[in-house]
Amino acid sequence: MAEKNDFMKSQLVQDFNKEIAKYNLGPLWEAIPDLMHKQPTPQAAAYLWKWETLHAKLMEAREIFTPERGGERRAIYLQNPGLTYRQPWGWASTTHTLYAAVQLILPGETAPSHRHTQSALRFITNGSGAYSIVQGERIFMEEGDFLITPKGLWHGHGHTGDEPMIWMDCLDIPTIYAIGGTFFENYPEKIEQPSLPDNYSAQRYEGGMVRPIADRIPKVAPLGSYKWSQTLAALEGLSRFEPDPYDGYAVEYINPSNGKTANPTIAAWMQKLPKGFHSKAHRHTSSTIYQVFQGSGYSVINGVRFDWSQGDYFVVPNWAWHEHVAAEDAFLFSVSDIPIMERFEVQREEAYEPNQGHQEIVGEFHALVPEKTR
Ligand code: GTQ
Ligand code: FE2
Repeated sequence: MAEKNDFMKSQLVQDFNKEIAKYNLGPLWEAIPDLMHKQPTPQAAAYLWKWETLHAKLMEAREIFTPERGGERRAIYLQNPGLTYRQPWGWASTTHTLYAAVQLILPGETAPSHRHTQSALRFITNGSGAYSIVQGERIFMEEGDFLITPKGLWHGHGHTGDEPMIWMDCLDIPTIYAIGGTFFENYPEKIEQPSLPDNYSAQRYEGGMVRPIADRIPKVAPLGSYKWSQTLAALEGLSRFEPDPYDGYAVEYINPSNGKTANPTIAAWMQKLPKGFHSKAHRHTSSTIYQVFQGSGYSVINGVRFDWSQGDYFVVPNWAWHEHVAAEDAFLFSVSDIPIMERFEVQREEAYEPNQGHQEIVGEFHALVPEKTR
């Protein structure tokens, strides 16, 4: 072994490495340990953003960026501190595959219609009265609703209500960028006009788990919004029984016409962790972004404790050990790249075996909050 290492460091090898570099050639013998890890070594950090920070910055942005002044959408994205390469302002990656942001829209504002090859979803966290217009359907949004805009669909936002609204955006921006699939187009007019009844798709699915017979034929987005009342009802039914040891009571938003995830590339879940619930730890190749919709508790990610409460966002990078503890009844909305990992057939999961599935806590995460809110 020593002999082999000495040889690899020898002048002969070093000179050859340099020589071929001149011709834009590279030595696999140097690269292989970094290229082909024994297992994933995420660059993304486990991280948490407090609601007070997000809220404070959105309120500052409220004064500065308006759609009229070129703001288009008043969205602030969650920049993973481990993924800031490539561009001076960061890489807009919350995990290495997904982008998440908080978006604020005020009464009377219009976010122009456009379409792009990235798939998008929204989870409504604060307020009501605004709508997304997706392919001619105005979808009015209320807290806890989940909306989808799969790739290629026209969408814009407007606000006919009377209170500020904030929601979570998630798109597969880093993935589509990485594979060279980025296309973007503005709608010819400022905002698309309705061509369908308001809340058309949600009305077609008012009953929940039955589909209009026309939807036996797979469609891209037969249901545009998933109402909180229905999601909550599903979780209440589920939570009369035994929880999943890793995820508590969790449901996945699906496309009712094909049974797959509601967005083709992004999985979205809502989970309820009852007060006192302590999940077992596991890890998977998919990465996850959580939004704490209600309640409080903490998660242990690779041994570090992340305390969370309503409105916070946190990231579990790919292949990171994680477990959740609910201090009170908690509802966690989450998005993940499971469909991407499954598409490439690299989705794997592993249980944490030591200590009955619970990690030893070796540190505590301290979230950054602005001075004046401290
Ligand atoms: O609302 O259409 O946060 O296109 C990022 C890109 C939101 C949107 C984002 C987008 C949108
Ligand atoms: Fe968009």
